[in-house]
Amino acid sequence: MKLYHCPQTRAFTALWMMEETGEPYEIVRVDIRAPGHPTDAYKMINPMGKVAGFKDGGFGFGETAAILLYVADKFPEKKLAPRPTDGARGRFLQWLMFSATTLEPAMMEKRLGSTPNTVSAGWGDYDRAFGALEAALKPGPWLFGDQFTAADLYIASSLGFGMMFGMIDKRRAFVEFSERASARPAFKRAQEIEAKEAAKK
Ligand SMILES: N[C@@H](CCC(=O)N[C@@H](CS)C(=O)NCC(=O)O)C(=O)O
Repeated sequence: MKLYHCPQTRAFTALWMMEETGEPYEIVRVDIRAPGHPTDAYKMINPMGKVAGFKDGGFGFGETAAILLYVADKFPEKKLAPRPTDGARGRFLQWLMFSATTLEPAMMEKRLGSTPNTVSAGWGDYDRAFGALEAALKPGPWLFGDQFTAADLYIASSLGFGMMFGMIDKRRAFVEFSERASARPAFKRAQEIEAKEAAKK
């Protein structure tokens, strides 16, 4: 498995996921800040030219949610996703996609200071999106009780990023969830790898 990565980007989420599996993988550097990025060669991996990208034999692909789901399904014994026959699968997919479909545009709304029509905007609006998430996180410790999944990982990563850059308000449920997730050994390993990758620049 190859993870196309650039330090200090959203590719950290996929890096953390790889560390949760404990399986071997190779990090391939994509310098998104270099002139000439994205190269035609990299667009063969991710047509958007963005990181993260991923390759495991067949076609390369991008999008964090797709990478997380692919990896979770490849290693079912790691229990990072309910199986397709599990009744929790649909709800899991909903939360797995929630960062890309809802939290990211809601964060951007806050940053740009725009106020969308909540009925017509796909993400509703900031208050609605983060209100729904806050309610879902409250029972805890994870979205599916004691079972940590790739959906928790992606949500925690988005919360950490958004709170760090002031695009998400630091509600208690978000801070506690984020702290719980970043106490995981795999998160700490990913942070160490991230720091080493950043030092190579
Ligand atoms: N929806 C994408 C977003 C990825 C993304 O925006 N990555 C940024 C870095 S944080 C990037 O690669 N930017 C470089 C570019 O746009 O060329 C995902 O979650 O995978």
